[in-house]
Amino acid sequence: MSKTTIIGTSLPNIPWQDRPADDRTGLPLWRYSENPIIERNPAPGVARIFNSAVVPYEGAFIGAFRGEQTNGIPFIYLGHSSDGIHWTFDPDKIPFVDENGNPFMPKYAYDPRLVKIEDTYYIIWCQDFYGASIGIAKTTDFKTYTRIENPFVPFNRNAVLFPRKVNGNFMLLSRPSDSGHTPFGDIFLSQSPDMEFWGHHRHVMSKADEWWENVKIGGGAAPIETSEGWLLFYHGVTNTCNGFVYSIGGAILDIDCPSKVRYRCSTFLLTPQEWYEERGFVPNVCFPCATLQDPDSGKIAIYYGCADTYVGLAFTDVDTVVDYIKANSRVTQTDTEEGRR
Ligand code: BMA
Repeated sequence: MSKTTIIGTSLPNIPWQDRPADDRTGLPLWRYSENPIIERNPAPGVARIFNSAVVPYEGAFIGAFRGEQTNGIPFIYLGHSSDGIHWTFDPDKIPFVDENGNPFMPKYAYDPRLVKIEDTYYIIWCQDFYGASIGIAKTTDFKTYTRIENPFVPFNRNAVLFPRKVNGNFMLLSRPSDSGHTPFGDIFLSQSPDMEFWGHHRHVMSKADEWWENVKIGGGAAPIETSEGWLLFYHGVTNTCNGFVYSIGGAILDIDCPSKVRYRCSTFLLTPQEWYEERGFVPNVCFPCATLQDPDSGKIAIYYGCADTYVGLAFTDVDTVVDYIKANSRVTQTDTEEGRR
């Protein structure tokens, strides 16, 4: 039994591999030996799949995948897997409908997160709304996907929903940005009673002094509920003479007031070092978008986009990662305060 408890539903068939004996990183995450799990040209007309999200579904797994079409436009595709590792994709993009049941397709859609809240699955992504902004849709059967009003005005990216309401409200992390390759950005929290009207915005945490997250940060996977608080895997970005580098960071947010950061790891948990992370359409990107976790064993599997080209899988367990985050935590005033000014 783990020291820190994951709160949620058992997942005995979680994809898993033990840490390799020759892992010399000293970090709490380790990679699946057969990464990347999704190769180039994975579906007709789709050149690359990356930055994607999965959930357990009917004893197997289902996911919302960013499919970069060969014409360069990203859309969201549904994927199916019996083991969380080998995936097949529907040939057509997810056919959203509007509130009246009429077809709705944004001009583009990327970086989906997929989160189950109560009996509904929500897909939340980045789309054009006179500029990059957030789109949301819901489904209960993975057949009909009904869009919900856009939560925010542009520009915004990296929207992540919490897996349950907190104090009666849905909770959403996002990263206000600009119209391009944003050179700044902090994580904010917004709240909604109905998934349509969002307010009571709070600042969660800023980019940090640490070199690997000193340009911008953004939410990654839906936070995992634990006995220590909400375990958040996010991305941190630095700049080099050769462009941005995206690493995976970790923080633990207060369970009842998630805009307060309890612990924030001063070091990255994973940074590009393998060929599929360093080489691709955009080199040096590790971009977490989803986790699977098993409360009984404490095992956690993390799905992350690699170099805007592939999907990779990394593993940890709740004690290893929580202990590491706590042992290396450095929080600032803007992290720990409620974030309301
Ligand atoms: C961000 C997003 C991500 C992408 C990353 C690196 O701005 O667009 O989709 O993985 O850049 O290119």
